[in-house]
Amino acid sequence: PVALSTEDLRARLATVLARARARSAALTECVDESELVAQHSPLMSPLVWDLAHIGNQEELWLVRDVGGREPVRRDIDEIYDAFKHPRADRPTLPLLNPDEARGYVTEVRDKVWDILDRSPLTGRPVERDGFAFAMIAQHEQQHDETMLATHQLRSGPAVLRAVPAPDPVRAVTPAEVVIPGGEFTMGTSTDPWALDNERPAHRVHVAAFALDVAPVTNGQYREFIADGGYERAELWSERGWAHRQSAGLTAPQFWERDGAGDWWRRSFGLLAPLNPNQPVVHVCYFEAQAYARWAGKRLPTESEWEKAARWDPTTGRSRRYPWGDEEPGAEHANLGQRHLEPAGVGAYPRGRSPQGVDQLIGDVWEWTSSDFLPYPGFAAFPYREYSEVFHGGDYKVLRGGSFGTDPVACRGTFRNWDHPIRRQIFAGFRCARDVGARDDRTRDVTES
Ligand code: AVJ
Ligand code: FE
Repeated sequence: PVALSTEDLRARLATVLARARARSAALTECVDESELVAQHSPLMSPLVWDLAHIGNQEELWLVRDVGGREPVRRDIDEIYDAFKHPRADRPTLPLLNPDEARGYVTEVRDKVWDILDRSPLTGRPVERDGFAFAMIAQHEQQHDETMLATHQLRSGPAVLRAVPAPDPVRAVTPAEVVIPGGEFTMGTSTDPWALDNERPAHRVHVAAFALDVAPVTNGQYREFIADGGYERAELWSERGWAHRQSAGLTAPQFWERDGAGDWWRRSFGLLAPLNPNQPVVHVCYFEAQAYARWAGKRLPTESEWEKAARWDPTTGRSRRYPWGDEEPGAEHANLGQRHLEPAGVGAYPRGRSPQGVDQLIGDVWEWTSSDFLPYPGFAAFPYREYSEVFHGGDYKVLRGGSFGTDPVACRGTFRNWDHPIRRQIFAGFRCARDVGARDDRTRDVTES
């Protein structure tokens, strides 16, 4: 969205808002009323809470703030304030029923179309480059991904459909590449729709390291299990082992083993044999950490991940995506719920980074070893509750987006975070490894 005319920008904002709404509708039309108000897991809100919360955020930012209009439903602000009620308590709130929620989001959106038509898309920081409209489209898509996770947790017959993810077209060899040491630009000060925690751009020195060219697959993870990975305390961090014990972890969430010892995976109401080529998904940070130790590796830091995803060795510039600055297309990455599963590793050669790292964007969120902290020069914008209140909490950063992440809410700078015990998100990981200065020199010589 750089250097668009105001009318092109307006059209693009309309496109991303409409796409988000079509997805919210699809995720809430395929189940009956009782399933919309039910709690499918104490970790999740009822779907009908997410839907009205989407409308309430849109009302707060676009109708009241940008539009300067009278409230549509000031009386429901409290119910849909995520900080007032934990997810587990939301089913007991006097929520709008499904018809009321649909009516509410439609009423808000109708006003927003008018406000979008009239906004100069410049001037106040929240309106500049259509930031508030883009923020609201990203917010809706983030809740759509959360609703997709709720669908994965619900029991009962499958209701969502999608074509299978593409098959691998190349072998992922070598297994890892060395990213040379040196500075790169992390974060952004120029991407108009980047959220506050992605800002500002700043220089970071990253020592040379090796990074796996692909996320860890189900097949590889199955080896870790077969080798006693869940029984060997020495592979786990102290906190990780305590959690493994108390939660009784023995395999990724949604894996099931049959009498013959073969693994199956339950996905959106369907049970299928485990696909060994697909990235493992629904593992917590502690499982990722234990696997990495078992493999003689470690998780990448957030800055390592971003350097691998953005740094262009030819120009020294940081780009928007591993493949360049071009918006993600179906050929680049598995995003946007086009498929209901991660693609096998090697399925997206067009999405590869200059250094040959595959599938950094899409498929599965990737756990990093970094805590969620502000960048130097961070300023909360436009509200403290998006990022700032989570800084320094018990959160690990995840990068890259999943098959359930819309392109508008995914880029090389995008930062997600969650508690290290969480598994209901579409999270996997890839491994990294330290390399000595010698590896770095060797690489320079072979390249010249
Ligand atoms: C950035 C995905 C952690 O879902 O809790 C939604 C996004 N913030 N509504 C979340 C968000 C406010 C957030 N994550
Ligand atoms: Fe929200």
